[in-house]
Amino acid sequence: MSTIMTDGLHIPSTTTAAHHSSTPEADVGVSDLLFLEPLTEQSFIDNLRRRFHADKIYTAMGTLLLSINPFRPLPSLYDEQTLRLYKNQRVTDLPPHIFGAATAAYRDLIDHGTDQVLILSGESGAGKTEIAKLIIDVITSMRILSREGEQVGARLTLSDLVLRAFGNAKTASNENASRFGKYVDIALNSHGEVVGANLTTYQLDRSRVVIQGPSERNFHIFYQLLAGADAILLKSLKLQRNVEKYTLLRCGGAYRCEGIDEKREFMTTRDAMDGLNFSATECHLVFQVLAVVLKLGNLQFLPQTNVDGTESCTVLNDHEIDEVCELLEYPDPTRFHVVLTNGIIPEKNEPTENALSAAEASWLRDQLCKALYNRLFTWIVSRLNRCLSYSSSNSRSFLGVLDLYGFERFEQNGFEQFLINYTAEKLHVVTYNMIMSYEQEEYIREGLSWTRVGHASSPEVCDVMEKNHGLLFALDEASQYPSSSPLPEKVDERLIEQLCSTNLGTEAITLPKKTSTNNVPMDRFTIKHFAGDVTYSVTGFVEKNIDGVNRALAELMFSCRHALVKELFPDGNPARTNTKRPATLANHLKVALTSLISNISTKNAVQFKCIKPNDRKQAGYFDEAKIKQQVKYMGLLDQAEVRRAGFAFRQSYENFLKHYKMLSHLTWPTWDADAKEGVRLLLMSLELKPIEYAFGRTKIFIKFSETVCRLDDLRRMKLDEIATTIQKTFRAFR
Ligand code: AOV
Ligand code: MG
Repeated sequence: MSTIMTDGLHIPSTTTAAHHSSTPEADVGVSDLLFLEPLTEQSFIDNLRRRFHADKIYTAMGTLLLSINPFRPLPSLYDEQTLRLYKNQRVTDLPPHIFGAATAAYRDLIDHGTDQVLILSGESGAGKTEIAKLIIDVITSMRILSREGEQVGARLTLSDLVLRAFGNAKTASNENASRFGKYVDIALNSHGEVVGANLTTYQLDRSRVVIQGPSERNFHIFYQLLAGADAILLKSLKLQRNVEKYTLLRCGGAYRCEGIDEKREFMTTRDAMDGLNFSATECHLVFQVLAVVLKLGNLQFLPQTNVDGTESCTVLNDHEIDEVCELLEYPDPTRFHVVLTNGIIPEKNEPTENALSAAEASWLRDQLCKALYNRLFTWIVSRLNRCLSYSSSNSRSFLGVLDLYGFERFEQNGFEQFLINYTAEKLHVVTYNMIMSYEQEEYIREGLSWTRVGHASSPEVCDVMEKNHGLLFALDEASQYPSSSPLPEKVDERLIEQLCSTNLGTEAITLPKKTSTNNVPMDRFTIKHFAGDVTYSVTGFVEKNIDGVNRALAELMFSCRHALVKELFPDGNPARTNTKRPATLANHLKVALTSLISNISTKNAVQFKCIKPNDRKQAGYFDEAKIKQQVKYMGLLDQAEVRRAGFAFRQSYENFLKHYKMLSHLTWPTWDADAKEGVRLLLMSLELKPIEYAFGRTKIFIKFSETVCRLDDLRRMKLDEIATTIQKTFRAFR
C-alpha cells in the first residue's frame, strides 16, 4: 500500500473514514470502491458481482458513479419516495444512486456557482441513454417555482421521446441504440429553476436509412408509423401497413424489436409531438417526408443498353414516382423521372446524352433518401430547440448532459463504426485523462507531495487520425468528388493505397502490406482502440463520407410545393450559387468534437461509467470476462487509486474564504488579511481533522466530498439563521 505525503501530513492511501456510509454489508460488498480493501482487479470485480446479484446496480468510486445495466426494469429503485429521499437528505449518507449523483451535481452548481457537465461513457447497450434520461428527470424536478419551470421539464421529457423515435434503431448490440450523439445543456435561473435547454446532436448514422446490417433495423419511427397510423392517415400518405412492402425496412432482415409495441410507441411519439406544439400540419408534413423516403427506396431501375452501346435506365415501378410527386406537390412526374435517371435537370422532359446506368441511378436515389431523412432529423432538432429556448438574461448557470454513442465492434465494421469508435476514443482520452493526467498534474503543480499513479491515456489513435496528413485528412482528400455523380470504381482501395504510401501504419493502425509476391486484399485496416482492436472494411467509406447532395436533386426538392421539403433544401435554390467544397462527415465530426471538448473542459465534470454485464442482453447474468474487459479498458482500477489517494474538492483560497468565512467568528464578518491564513483559521475553528485537507500553493484541497457537504449544510443553516434574524428585525421595526 502506498502512502502519500500532503503538506507534511502522512495520509495512508486507504482512508477508512469511520463516518463514511460504505462499511461493507455482508453480501452486497462496499458501496464506494475507494473503501475496498484490498483494492485488486479481482476484489473490484467480486464486489461488483455481489452488488449486481443483490440488484445494487450503482456503486460509487468517490464522486464517480458506476452502473451495471440490469437488463430488466427495477421500478422500486426510481419511485417518487426514493427521489424525495435523495432530494432532501445529504447524498453522502445514502447508498450510491443516480438520483444522488444528479442531486450532488445540482447542489454543487447552486452552492458554488460552477457549471457542470455530466458525462456518460460505456459501450453500446451499457445503459447511457437510460441514465441520461433519469438525470434530466432529477434536474428538472429539483426546484419548480413556476409554471414555466414545470413546462420546461415536461418538454425535455417529450423531446427525448421524439429524438428516440427518429434517432434510435435496433442494432446487433442494442435494441434501442442511439444513432446520434447528444449533448443537452440545461439552463437554470438564479433561483436554481430550470428555464430552458439547448440540444446539440452529433452525426446521425444516416446510411442506416438505405442499408442496415444483419438483424438490424431502420430508425424506429418508420415501423411506428406503419403500425400506428390509422387507416385514414396511411391512405393519405399512400402507404401500406405491411413492413415487407418497403425495401428500406427489410434489408436488415429484422422487422420487430423484442417486447416493443410499435403501435403504442407511435401514439407516444405522436402525443409527444403534440405536447411540443407541433401543429397537425407540421406532423403531417413530417410523416409525408417519411412516406416519400419509403417510396423512393422502393424505386427499381431497369437497365437499358443504347444503340451506341452505352447504358441507361428507366424506372420499373413508375406509380411510386407518381405518388411521390403527389406527396411532394410536384406537378410533373415525367420530369421527376428524367432527373432521377439522368442526374441533371434537363432542358426538356427527355433523356440527356449522359443518362445514368441503373446502378448509378440507384446510387442517386439512395443519396436523396439519406439527405431527406438527415435533413428532417436536423429540422426536428432545431424545432425542439425552439420549443426549449430561454432568454439569456434569465439564465445564470448551465448543467450539461453528454450521451454519445458507445464503442461498437461487430463481425463486419464499416464507416458507421469508424465514426462511432472515433467519437468513443476521443471521449475516452478526455475522461480518462481528467483523472490520470490533469488531476495528478494539479497536485504536483500545487506543491502537494504526490507519487504518480498509473499513466495518462495515450492519445496515439486520435493523433494518427487527426494529425496533418493523417487518416481523416486522407479520407477527406479521397472524398473530394462532386456529389453530382457516382464515384469512380475502386475509390476506397485507392484510399488504402494512399494511406500505405504515407507510412501511416504504426502501432495504433495496421494497414495491409502488399508485396509483389502476396496478394493481400487492400480493403481493410485495423485500429487498436482503447477498448480493443477493430478491423474496418473500407468499402463504402468514401461514398458515405460525402455529405453533399446532387445539385439537380436539390433543385428538384426545392422546386416542390411541399413546404417542409422546400425548407430542407435551401441549397437547391437556383438563385444560390455554391462554390464550397462538399462537406465530409468525418471532418465535420472532428470539428464538432473539438468544440464539444473545449466546451466541457470549462465546466466541472462528473463522470458516469456504464457497464454492460453481458452481450446477450440477459438479466441476472454477470459475465465476468466481459466485465473485467470493461473495467480494464476504462482504466477504473488506476482511477480508483488516484481518487482514493487524492482529493474530492479544491478551490482557490480567496473563493473558499469568501464562500465559507461566515462559518467562523475568526473570519467573519471581516477578514482582509492573507486568504491562505484566513482558510487555516477557518478550518481550525471548524475542527476539521488534518486528514481531511491539504494546503496547496494557491488552493485548498479537501479530501472527502462528505466534508464539503457538511460545510455546505452548515452554511445553509447559517444563511437560514441570518434570514430569520433579518425578518425578526424587520418585523420589530414595523
Ligand atoms: P446505451 O445508450 O449505452 O447504448 P441504453 O441506455 O440504450 O444503452 O440501454 C440499452 C437497454 O438496456 C435499454 O433499452 C434497456 O432495455 C436496458 N437498460 C439500460 N439501463 C437500464 C436501467 N438502468 N434499468 C433497466 N434497464 C436498463 V448506444 O445508444 O447503443 O451506445 O449507441
Ligand atoms: Mg444510447
